[in-house]
Order: sequence, then structure tokens, then C-alpha cells
Amino acid sequence: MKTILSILTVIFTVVSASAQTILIDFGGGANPTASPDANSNYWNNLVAPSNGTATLVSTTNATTGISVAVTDAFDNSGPSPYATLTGNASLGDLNIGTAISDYFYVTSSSIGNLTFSGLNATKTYTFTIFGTRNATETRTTSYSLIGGNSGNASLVVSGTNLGGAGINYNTGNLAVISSISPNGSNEILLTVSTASTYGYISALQIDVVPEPAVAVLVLGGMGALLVWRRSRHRARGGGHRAT
Ligand SMILES: [Ca+2]
Ligand SMILES: [Ca+2]
Repeated sequence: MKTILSILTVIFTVVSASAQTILIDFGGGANPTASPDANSNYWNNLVAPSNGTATLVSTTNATTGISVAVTDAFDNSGPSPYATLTGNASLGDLNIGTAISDYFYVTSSSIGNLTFSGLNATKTYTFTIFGTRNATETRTTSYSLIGGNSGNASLVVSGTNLGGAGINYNTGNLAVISSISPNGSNEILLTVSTASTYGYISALQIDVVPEPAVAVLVLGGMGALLVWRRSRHRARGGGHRAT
């Protein structure tokens, strides 16, 4: 049994080593997120809404080979209008004050495009997006991703009592778009738009999903273990014999 546990440990270590998480804070330069944060995570800051670029590191400060560029300018960035903004625990690793309380924004007559490049064609990417703004007007932001496949989601970012009594901004809801693969140029395009007056992106988490080959390896490995266990069991005289 100890051997089996050791083999399983090795397999799961291989899987976890290939999974990466990336955190990005969008906003003006006044409130960048420092690294590491209170959870020991490293962040990337994008501070130029018209032409910003960044070479992205993972939450463990590892090089990812992925970069992001603003390829269609946002209208502008916004500062933190509520310095004490505290998000809900549901935001997970995105729940850092300097990250969630500032943003890039668009208006209904514009869009903002972010192009992610240097992606791995054998992996898929899950985008978890947070946006918020303090306003009694209900404002909804749309996020669309286009790579080898596509996906989209929307998020209500402001509105009367949206975050609870007297709290007119989003404090805990996220837009999640899963399993997007890169296109033939190893890129994914994220478009931010709105049918309301304004649309926002405050912070973004990208989870790099292990390539299918690794998952197959794990399943194959587990299958091999079961066969191995069964054959050992039989060799010891165990097993169910016909009576
Ligand atoms: Ca910030
Ligand atoms: Ca931000």
C-alpha cells in the first residue's frame, strides 16, 4: 500500500506542478497591488488603459511565457472611489483591496480589447473576472473570449443595494469563462463591452488547465495500479473464486 501511495503522490505532484494561476490588477498607477500579497500570491499590474502591456508571472512568481497587451483602448482607468472596499470571501485570491477597487472602463459606444499571447496550444485557460463600481444605476459588463473556441459571460457591477443594504457596488460576484483554448497564433482575445452606460474590469484570474495528455496519464496510471493490485491480490491467493 505504501508503494501505491508513493506512486499516486508522484502522479499528483506532476499534475499540480503543471497547473498555474495568474492574477492581474487593472487600474491607474496610484494603487498597484504589491507582491507578494497577504496570501503570499504574486500579482501583475496593468496600469495603462490605452496601450498597456505586461509580461505575466504566476502566483508563485514563476515565468509563464504569457504576455498581455491592450489592443483596443479602454476609455480610461478609474481610481479607488472607496478606499476601504472589502470584497467577499467568494472572490478567492482576487479579494485584495488594491486589486478590486480600481479598474479599466469602457462606455456603451466603445470596447476594450486585451490580447493574451504566448499561450500553450495543448492547454486550456479559465478566466475569472471581477468588476465593480459604486453607483445606484444598474450597470452590466459583458466579457467575451475568442481563441480556438469562444465563450462569454456578463456581470452586474453596480446598482442599488447590490452588495447589501446601502452598498451599491458588486462585492462578491464573478464572471467565469472556462476551458478556452488559444487560436493558431497561441492567442486569446478578451473583449470588454457594455450595453449599459459603462462597463468595467477590475481584476482577473487566469487558471492554466493541465493538458489532456497529463489527465490521460493520471487515468492510465490509476488503471495500471488497479491491474497491479489485482494481480498481487491473486498472487497471494486472494480474490473471489467460484465455488
Ligand atoms: Ca490597483
Ligand atoms: Ca484593479
